[in-house]
Amino acid sequence: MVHTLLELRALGDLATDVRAGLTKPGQKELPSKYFYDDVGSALFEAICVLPEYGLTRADARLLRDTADMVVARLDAPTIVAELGSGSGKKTRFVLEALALRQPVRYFPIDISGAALAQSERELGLIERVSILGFEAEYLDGLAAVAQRRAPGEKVLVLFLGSTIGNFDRPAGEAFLRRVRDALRPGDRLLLSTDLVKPEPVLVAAYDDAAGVTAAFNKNLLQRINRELGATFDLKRWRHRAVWNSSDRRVEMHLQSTEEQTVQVPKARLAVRFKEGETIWTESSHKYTADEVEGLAARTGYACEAQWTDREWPFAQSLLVVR
Ligand code: AVI
Repeated sequence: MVHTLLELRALGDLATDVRAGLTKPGQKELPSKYFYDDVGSALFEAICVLPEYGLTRADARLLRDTADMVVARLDAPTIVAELGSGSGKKTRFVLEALALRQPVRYFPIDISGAALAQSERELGLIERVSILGFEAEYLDGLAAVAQRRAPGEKVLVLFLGSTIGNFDRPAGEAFLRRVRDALRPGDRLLLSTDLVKPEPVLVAAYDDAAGVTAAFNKNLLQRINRELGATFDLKRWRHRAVWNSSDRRVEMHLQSTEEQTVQVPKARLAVRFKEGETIWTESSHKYTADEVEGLAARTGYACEAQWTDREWPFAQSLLVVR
């Protein structure tokens, strides 16, 4: 098999992170960014249409209903950057609304070339919209996009899907500050955040009856088997979703059903797990609408407008760089 240099580097990162996460004293961890290989990305698309997972539908509903109001607040010709291109379906509402007013240059930023190709397919035919994807980490991509603005143009950054929820609160705050540092006063950030809701609703959203989220979580072990030659036996692992009320987040874990040792040859690792021990694979932080306003104020923005969904508590906040 021939590997590109990029693939080899990615394999090295995975091995390093798996080693660090599984040898951590106390709670073992794996980073959630590794969910999204081809299988994981397909499973995530399926999660987005699950009856229990209202988040994606709320995000799309809000964008559909508020895109005109967002665009009405843009007071100059504006280019659009999106952090994480996703499938591009939700973005369509904003691009179409803006294209009624001006030709639109849209720059999706994603580490996945496949995701960028998908958003080009989804959005490429909108009249008066041109697309240039950046295969990069969010902040590197944003710096490159910001340099492309013409004199007098502003930047609208889209950070949708409540992806910020997958950062720890302090890391999310630091990230928003760094986004702000790449921008200029008067630029804007449209930020989606999933809101706190009753525990049974939240747990069901991350532990659905059809077992899609369980498959998504377990695929992480399968990926480590595929890419690092590991010996995780999926029958010996159980998916767990728990609401951590003090930190206001849903945590996903993989729980070992018995005492076992797993080999991970390409990370030069053998790991022992006790019966019942878990690997923490993801946190999905939930916010309150007021909390987002405070977060914006602390990171160099003013919250100019905020819309919430009634069916599935979720907020869309339009932040302007101060
Ligand atoms: C991508 N992210 C916002 C999703 C979430 O809800 O935290 C990832 C996810 N994990 C399990 N289900 C969905």
